[in-house]
Amino acid sequence: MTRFTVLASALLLGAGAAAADPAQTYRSECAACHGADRLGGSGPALIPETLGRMRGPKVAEVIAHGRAATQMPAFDKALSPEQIAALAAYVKTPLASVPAWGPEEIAQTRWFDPDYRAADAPVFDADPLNITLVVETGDHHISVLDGDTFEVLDRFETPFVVHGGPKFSPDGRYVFIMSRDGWVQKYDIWSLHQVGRVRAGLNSRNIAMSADGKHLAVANYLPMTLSLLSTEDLGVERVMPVVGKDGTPSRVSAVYQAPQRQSFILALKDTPEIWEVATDPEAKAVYEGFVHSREKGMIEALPSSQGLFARRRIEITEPLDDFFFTDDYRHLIGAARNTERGVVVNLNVGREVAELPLPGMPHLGSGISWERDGRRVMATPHLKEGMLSVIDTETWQVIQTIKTDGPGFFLRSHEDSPYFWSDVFFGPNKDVMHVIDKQSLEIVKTLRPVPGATLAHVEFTRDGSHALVSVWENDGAVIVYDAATLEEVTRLPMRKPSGKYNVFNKITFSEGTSH
Ligand code: DHE
Repeated sequence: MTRFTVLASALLLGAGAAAADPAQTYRSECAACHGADRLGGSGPALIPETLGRMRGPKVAEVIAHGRAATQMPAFDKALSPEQIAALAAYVKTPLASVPAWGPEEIAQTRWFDPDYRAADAPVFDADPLNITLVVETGDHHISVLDGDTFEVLDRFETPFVVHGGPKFSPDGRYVFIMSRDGWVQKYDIWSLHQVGRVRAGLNSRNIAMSADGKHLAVANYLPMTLSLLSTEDLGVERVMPVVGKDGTPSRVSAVYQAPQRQSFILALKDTPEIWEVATDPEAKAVYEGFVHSREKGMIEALPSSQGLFARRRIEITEPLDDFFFTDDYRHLIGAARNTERGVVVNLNVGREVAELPLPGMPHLGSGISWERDGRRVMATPHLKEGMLSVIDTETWQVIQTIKTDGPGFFLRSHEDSPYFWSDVFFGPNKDVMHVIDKQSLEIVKTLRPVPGATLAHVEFTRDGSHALVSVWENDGAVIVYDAATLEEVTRLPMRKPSGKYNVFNKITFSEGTSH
């Protein structure tokens, strides 16, 4: 905001224009940064789809007092409380119409950092596969940590409000990061430099990379599409409208990579279908197989949809989201919202094969699996109940529930650790982290390093020797623990650190981490 607009607003205020038209206030005070269409510019989009997920202070509070460590100024001197309230309500009303956001619009947003030069080898001495990224949501940055010394090698700005896990190229050199505003950022870890950005959606959920590292899929709520990008140059390969068999357009809750299947799996929010999109150019043969199966009445395949990005619909009884996949990607468990049950879908035959009771909103996407008594088990937290469910992945029975100090968000382990770690994200005990024995399923230690602060999300180093925990506060930290003794080793100050992602654990699909 310029000095002139502050003055003009103050005069307007003095003239008793407290209840000025919020659209007019928006045009004069906000449009320069947030876009005349409210879809963002140097500031984020101001639409309910994004603001509804805003963490921390309420919208009116941010307008009045600004946002620390960002370009957002305080407007409490320029606007009256009534004007601020009207403006907050205005930006929370849906747009009259969603603008077209197809291949051309996306391509026009492609931007490459003019200062970027690709290094021939890593510009640092650290093990490039033991790098851990820390997403700092407090001021929209990512810290690049040396996983052996815990030194911060770089700290770079991300698009506004990153959500979901960044995705690494199969060799671990590049990483792709997505914001809820639909921006995808490419960063070169070897060069410690941003490569470029593209806006693949207007309101997006997450991204997934194909097993060969060539394609990036972006799951969108707004518009209801899947955007497919080339990882090489962020070019648009395809924008796939997502419409159910009965013609119902659907938001995409999330997209996942299924490496053994060479495909993306899509969770659809508004239609009872799961989609599988081939990332194998030879998918024709695979899909002919499905046609053959269809003759036996088992699944539906689209013979016209073959080759790269061939699409297959799997019809289910009601929309499922938040998927957990078995290690071979033959089965997934999805949560059926409002019914307190989990549904197991066999992706090979394309139908529901089991269901199990999962009350309290399971957060299956955070699930992890391991061997116990010669059986493969998985565990999931519940967002609304202080418990973890441990499930046998052959019989699909809940074999145990573990009572915790409150509902948690994330679970994490490592194949070389006897423990898994579970946060308590909600309620009076949000400052604790349980460490649980993978065999006895007993809580062996409850950590509370910063009383009163939210403690959440764990990532292990490459060898599993250390566990990194976020103190999820503006003046927060990443606390590094010895994963065997469970003693604190060091504490790194960070701005509201959320997820942490180790290159090696991610590219090797470590069994204790999210994929
Ligand atoms: Fe997430 C991952 C969905 C709210 C932080 N979250 C994911 C993924 C999905 C998902 C589908 C897996 C995508 C991936 O990594 O590729 N999250 C949802 C929701 O549906 C939910 C409940 C509501 C929403 O509207 O989004 C939700 N998520 C949150 C939060 O409130 C969190 C705690 C803070 C925030 O950033 O909004 C949050 N979600 C995260 C993080 C991951 C994530 C840090 C990556 C975890 C990982 O280890 O991979």
